[in-house]
Amino acid sequence: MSEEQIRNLETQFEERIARDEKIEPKDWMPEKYRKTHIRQISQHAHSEVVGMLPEGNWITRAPSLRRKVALLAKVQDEAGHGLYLYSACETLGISRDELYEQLHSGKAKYSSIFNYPTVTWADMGAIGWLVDGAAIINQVPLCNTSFGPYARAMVRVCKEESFHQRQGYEIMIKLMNGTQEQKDMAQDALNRWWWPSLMMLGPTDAESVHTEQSMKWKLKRKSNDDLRQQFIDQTVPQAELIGLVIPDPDLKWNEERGSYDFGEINWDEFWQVVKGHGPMNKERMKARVGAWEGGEWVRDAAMAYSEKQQERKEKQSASLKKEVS
Ligand code: BYC
Repeated sequence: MSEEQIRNLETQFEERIARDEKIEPKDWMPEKYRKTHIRQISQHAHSEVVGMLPEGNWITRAPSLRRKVALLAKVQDEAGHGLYLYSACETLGISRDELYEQLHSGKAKYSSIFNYPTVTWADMGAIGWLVDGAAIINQVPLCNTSFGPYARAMVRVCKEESFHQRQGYEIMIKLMNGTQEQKDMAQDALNRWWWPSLMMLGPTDAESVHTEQSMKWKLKRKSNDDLRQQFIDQTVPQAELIGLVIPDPDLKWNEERGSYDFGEINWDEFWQVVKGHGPMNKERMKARVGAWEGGEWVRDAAMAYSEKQQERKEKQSASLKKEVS
C-alpha cells in the first residue's frame, strides 16, 4: 500500500472515531490502535483471572452458606469476564496461547491491586466495596469505548460488577453492625485496601504515558486522576454512613471544588508492585503458571476428543457420498 493510501485510510479512521462509530475487528485500523488495544484488553483480562485468587482464598472459609454462594458466584463472574475479554482481544489477531504466555512470562501486566494478601473475612467486604467499586467507575466509561467487541463486553461486565460492589458493601455493613471485634476487622481491612484501591486507577495524569493517545482514540473516556477523584467522592460518604474512617488525615471536603482533597499517594509502592515486588506477586504468578501446567492434560484430552469427532464426521460424510453415488 502506498503512503498516500495509508494516509487516506488514517484520515477515514479518525473521522469514524470523531463520529463515535464503533471500530469492528475486520475494519482497517492503525497498527498502534490495534497494539494498544491488545495491551489494555489483555491486561484487563489477566486482572480478572488473577483477581480470582485473593477471593478464591476465602471460598472454603466463608462464614455462612449464603456468603459462600455469593462469593462463589462473584469469583465465577470474574472467570467469565476474563473469557469475554480474552475473546475480544483475540479478534485483534492475537491467540489465547500468546496472551497466556505474555502473562506467565511477566511480559504483560495485570492490576497492581491483586498483589495484596487477603488476611481476614473483612477483606472480602473491602475488595467488593472498594476494588469492584473502583472497577465500576473505571469501566462504565469503557462501555462507550471505540472498539466494538471491548465496548460490548463491558456492558455485561459492569452489570455484574455492580452486584459485586453491593455484596462487598453489605459485608461491611454487617460487620459494622456487629461486635467491637467485627468493627475493628472491617476498619483494619479498609486501612489496608484504601490506598491500593486509589493506586489501582493508574498513575497520575502527569505520569500516565498512554492517556493522551488513548483519549484521542476514545479507548479511554476519562483520565486516571478524574476517575480517582470520582471514586473518592463516591466512597467517602459510604464509609461515613456505616461508621468507618478513611485512613487519610488530609482528606477534607473542598467546598470550592465540590470534591474531596486527599493526601499524597505512595507512588513508590505502586511502581514496586507493578514491577513485580508487591507482597503477593510471586505467589499469584506461581498459582497461574501452576494452573496452566496442571491443566495441560485437560487441554490435550479436549484436543484429542475434537480430532476424533472430526475424523468421525469425515468418515460419515465419505460413506454418505458413496451411498449416493
Ligand atoms: N496495575 O499510561 P497508563 C477488576 C501500567 S479487574 C498495573 O496510565 P493506561 C476485578 C500501565 O499498564 C481491574 N499496571 O496506562 C477483577 C502502563 O504500563 P504498560 C482491571 C498499571 O493503560 C477481579 C503504565 O502503568 N481493570 O476490576 O492508559 C476481582 C502507565 O500507565 C496499573 C482494567 O484493566 C495498575 N493498576 O491506564 C475484582 C480496566 N495502572 O502497559 C475486580 C482497563 C497503570 O505501558 N484498563 N499501569 O507496560 C484501564 O482502564 C487502563 O489500562 C488503566 C491504566 C487505567 C488501568
